[in-house]
Amino acid sequence: MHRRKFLKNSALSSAAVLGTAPLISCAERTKTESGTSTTNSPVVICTWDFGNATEKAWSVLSEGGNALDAAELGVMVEEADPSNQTVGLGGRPDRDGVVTLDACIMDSKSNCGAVMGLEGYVHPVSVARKVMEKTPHVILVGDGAAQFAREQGFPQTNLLTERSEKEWIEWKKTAEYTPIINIENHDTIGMLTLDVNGDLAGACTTSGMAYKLRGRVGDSPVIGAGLYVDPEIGAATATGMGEEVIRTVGSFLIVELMRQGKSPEEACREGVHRILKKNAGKTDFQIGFIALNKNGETGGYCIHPSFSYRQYDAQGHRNTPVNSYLKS
Ligand code: SD4
Repeated sequence: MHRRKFLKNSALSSAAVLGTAPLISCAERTKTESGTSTTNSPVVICTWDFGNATEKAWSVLSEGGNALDAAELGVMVEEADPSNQTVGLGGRPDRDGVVTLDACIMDSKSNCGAVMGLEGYVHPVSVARKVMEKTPHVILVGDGAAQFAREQGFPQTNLLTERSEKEWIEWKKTAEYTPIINIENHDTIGMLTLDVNGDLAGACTTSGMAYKLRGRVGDSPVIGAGLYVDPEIGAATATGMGEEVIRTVGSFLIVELMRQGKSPEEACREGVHRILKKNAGKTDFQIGFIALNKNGETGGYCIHPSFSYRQYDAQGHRNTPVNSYLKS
C-alpha cells in the first residue's frame, strides 16, 4: 500500500521534472477509503558521501519502511565499518587509548535517546534507540550506558583496531591536540530521513574528536546540537567541532530558522554565520550542517570547502557539495 502510493508519487515527480506537471512539494494529498491522507516521496540525506549507509536507509524507505528504522539501519553501516576511523568500530580513541562512542536518535514524535562515552559496543545508535524506547530517560553515559547495553543483550566488542591503535601510539610521541579540519568522506555520520507517511527522523553517531580528553563529549549525541527533528518543520544535523555546535544549539537553531521560512540551505548558512560571529574571525575549524524540511527539500552549508552530503530520493542518488563560507 505504502509502496504503491510512493511509486505513484515518484511518477508524479518524474513528470514534474520533465515539465509535464508542476512540482510544488513532495507531499501529495491522496483520497483514501477513510478520507484524505498525505503521502510523501521519501528522502534520505547524510553528512559526507557515505554511499553505503544512505543506500541502506533508502532500501528501507523505498519499500515503505519508517523513517526511524531507516535512520538507525543507515548509520549502523558506518558504525560497523572498521575503515571509518571516526565512527563506531575502528574509531580513533581518546588520549588514553580508549574508543568511546556518542550517538543519538530522534523520531517525529519528539521521542529521543542518546548514549555518551559508550565503550565496547559497535552500535551506539541502537543502544540510544533502546534508551528512547525502553527507559523513561533520554541520555545514559559511560559505565551506566555500557551496563544498559549489556542488559539489553548487545554483544561486547573491542573497538580499537590495529590501525587506530598504531596511529594513537604514534600520536603519543608528540601528543599534540590538533583536530583535522576536514576528513573528506570519512567523518561523523548524521542522517535525516523522511518516509512515505511524511514522518521525519534522524540519527547521529561518532567516536568524537580523535585523542580527546577522557570523558569529553561533543555535539553528536546532544539533542538540539548534533541532531534535531521537529515533526512540523524538518530536521537538521551537524558535523565538525562539537564544542562550537553546542554553543549555538546548532541543529535546533537550524530547524527554528526553517520554521521562520528559510530554506534548508539558508537556515544552515545562518547557523554557520552565528557560530562564526561568536568566534570573531577565527575560522580554523570546520562545521558542516545539513537539513531536510517537511517538503523533502534539502540543503547544507559549511565553513571550509569540501563538505558534502549524499542524498537518495525518487530521482536517484547524488553527492552534493555544499556552499562554504571560505572558498579555499
Ligand atoms: C564531535 N562533531 O565529537 C563531532 C565530531 C565530528 O568532525 O563531527 N568531527 O565534536
